[in-house]
Amino acid sequence: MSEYKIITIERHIIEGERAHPGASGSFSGLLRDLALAFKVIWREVSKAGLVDILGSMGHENIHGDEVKKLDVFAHEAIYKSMDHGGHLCVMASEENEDVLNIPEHYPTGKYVLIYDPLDGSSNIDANVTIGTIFSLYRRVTPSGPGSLDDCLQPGYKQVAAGYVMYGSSTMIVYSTGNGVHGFTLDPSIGEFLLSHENIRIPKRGKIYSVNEGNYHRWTEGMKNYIHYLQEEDNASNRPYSARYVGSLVGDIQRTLLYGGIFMYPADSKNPNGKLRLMYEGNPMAFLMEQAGGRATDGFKRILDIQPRKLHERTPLFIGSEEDVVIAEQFLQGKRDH
Ligand code: P6P
Repeated sequence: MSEYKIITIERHIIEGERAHPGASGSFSGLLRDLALAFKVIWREVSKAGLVDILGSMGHENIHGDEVKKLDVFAHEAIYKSMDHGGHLCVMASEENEDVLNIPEHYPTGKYVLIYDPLDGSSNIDANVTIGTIFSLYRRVTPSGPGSLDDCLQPGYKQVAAGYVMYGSSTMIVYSTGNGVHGFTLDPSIGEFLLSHENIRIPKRGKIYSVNEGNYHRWTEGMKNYIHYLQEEDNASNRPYSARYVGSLVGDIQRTLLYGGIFMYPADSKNPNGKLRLMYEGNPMAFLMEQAGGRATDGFKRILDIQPRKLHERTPLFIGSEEDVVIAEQFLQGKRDH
């Protein structure tokens, strides 16, 4: 009998849950429902170029960004897949100003889901990699309908986090606190199959990823760090290569697999950077630390930030531990070369 094993995400979740004595099975049911929602979104994203689903709906989302039809579809697909399973007490989405309550006629559960339904959606029409990002917490309120208090938890309280990358292949990369694992969708059978077990990020890389169009808005420390990366020094693999997709899921996937650093710093126009803490910074930081990497705002560990608002922004420096530590030294003025 061959050693080849077909491990679906459902099997991996259930086997992982068996490792948690006393697990209720609710968690594996929750992740299974999420995986179904991701297949529904994949189906629409993969045919977006074929049907008239591209183009804007002619209105903006709460952040003033133009809303693409796929954004709304993905937001609703996740909400409708997750609102009735009895696993969640409340949800929150990038597409909605306020928390999303569970309909009264459905049971509530002990988890909280916070998600960015389709991150990088400005790239949809260019067929550039886009993704869904999700974050799961245990509720902190005792029972019944959940609330904003259940959502505004620091990232170290996450029980799971991950992203779906809709690219040349469609992958789920997630962690429940026991390493980071990747599952690639086999469209012929409609299953996500284990393809990247226990992903570990190199301790140092040689790629940096940042939107250098913002250079003149950066602090001196940030500018000095980029100059450092661009200098010739064979001993430290410099100059680094510059890579920037402009879609967080694509940039994080490359950083996770190849090493290096992704940055979205604060600048004179965006004093807290552009990325959102609850559904971009925290889930990516959880994954990166689980893979042996590091994630800070340049001064503080992302996962230790106590959120005050659902859609608050944070600067983000994330990737190989040694690269992020060096970036922090420049940002904190401890070195200038
Ligand atoms: P910029 C996409 O809009 C997004 O939220 C992230 O996916 C991405 O990392 C970032 O913004 C890109 O921002 O300013 O470089 O276009």
